[in-house]
Amino acid sequence: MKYFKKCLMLTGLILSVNYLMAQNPLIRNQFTADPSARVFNGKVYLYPSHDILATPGHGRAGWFCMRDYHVFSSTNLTDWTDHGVIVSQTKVPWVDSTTYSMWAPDCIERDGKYYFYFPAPAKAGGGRGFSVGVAIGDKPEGPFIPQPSPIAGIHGIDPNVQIDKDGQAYIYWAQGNLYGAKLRANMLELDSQPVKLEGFPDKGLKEGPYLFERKGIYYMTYPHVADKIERLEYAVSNTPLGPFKYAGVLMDESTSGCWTNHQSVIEFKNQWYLFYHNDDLSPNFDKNRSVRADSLFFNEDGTIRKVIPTLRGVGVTPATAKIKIDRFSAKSADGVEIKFLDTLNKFKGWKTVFDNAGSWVKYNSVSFGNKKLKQLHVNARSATGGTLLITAEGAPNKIIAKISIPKGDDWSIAKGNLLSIPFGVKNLIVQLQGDGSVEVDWVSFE
Ligand code: FUB
Repeated sequence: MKYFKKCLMLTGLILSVNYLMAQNPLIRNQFTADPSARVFNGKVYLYPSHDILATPGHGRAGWFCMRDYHVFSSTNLTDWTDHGVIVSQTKVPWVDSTTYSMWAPDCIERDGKYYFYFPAPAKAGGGRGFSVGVAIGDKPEGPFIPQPSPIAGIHGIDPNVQIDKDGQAYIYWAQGNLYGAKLRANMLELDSQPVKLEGFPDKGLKEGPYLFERKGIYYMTYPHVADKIERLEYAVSNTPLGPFKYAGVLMDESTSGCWTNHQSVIEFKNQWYLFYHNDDLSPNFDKNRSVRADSLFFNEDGTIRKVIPTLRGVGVTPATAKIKIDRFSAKSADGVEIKFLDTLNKFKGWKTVFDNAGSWVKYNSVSFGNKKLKQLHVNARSATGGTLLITAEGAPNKIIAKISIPKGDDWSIAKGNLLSIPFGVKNLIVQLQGDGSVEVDWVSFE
């Protein structure tokens, strides 16, 4: 992961912009959950919840704790810009700022304005449970101005808003089951009585509605506790408010045991993507989650192929980036382990540990462009000394470099000349030759 911070002086204000580069999870400078991805003006914008750890007097220990929202954007799904806080519980007039419950949001554009929807508990007198508010901006990254009151008639969480082809807007939300209503053109008031959406499994919590339309089919996606923890499912209809028909599982329950999941689906540059979350950066506490993305594919009949979560995620990685092969696309059955670089600061990311002769990882979609790269650099450490063989996948695979990692306790950058120079986009295979144990942080071409 590449992460650096740039401070800009703008009209006397210091505006802080973080540039992040990541595979899965996508965001590595904070916890993020419940991703609502949107395509605005040719860029992908990501509106997630912002999980933090509760501290005494600030949130409930052992539970979800969120005080604000950030927005992120990307032109290539690999490099993400953190635009900073857009809405905070202390800046919304109606929100009870002692609750730290700024749960799953959404954002949509209408007539050049951006409407950011978010659930939160209201101050005393505002009703029990969650209400849903709106903040309005002139740009997808804000600034957003919160409305003084939440939307009348909605009690629930996880708002999702869609505008149909005829211009009618709909809002969906959850309260154990899924609900929906028409929205007025001002995007701030209901234009119909809320209805409980029909056609979903009767048993088990359902939340996180996210609707999209493709070729006349309305796909309602949602997390559902069919057994013990949430999995992602979808149902279809030919109208935005249903009735829907259960259509299948989008993504199975996480193997990590993360209790929640939450999704959004977008088409970007002719490819469909599923955004979701897991507990990658906090494997022992699943209320501190991290967003991910993987490609999504439709069958000929319009049904969706189940998405298998990957670490590699999406996007093309430049060969000159620090390529984190721990976000692998495939690996040998034995001899490769992925571990945190620093267990005391998991935001530093992971390392790949090879300790069987012949063990390997494959990292897909590295762009070599048409520049004549000359060297491979590997940030590595080896208690035994060892040799890494780097090949480009093909028929047959082509050896790109062979690098000796010296014996030692410290991380250092080993360099080697390229034996062949790849062009275009290639899948990389990194393999331990012979015995030994080698830890790799990243590889990069120069
Ligand atoms: O992030 C808090 C809640 O967890 C969301 O609102 C739900 O969808 C679940 O992900």
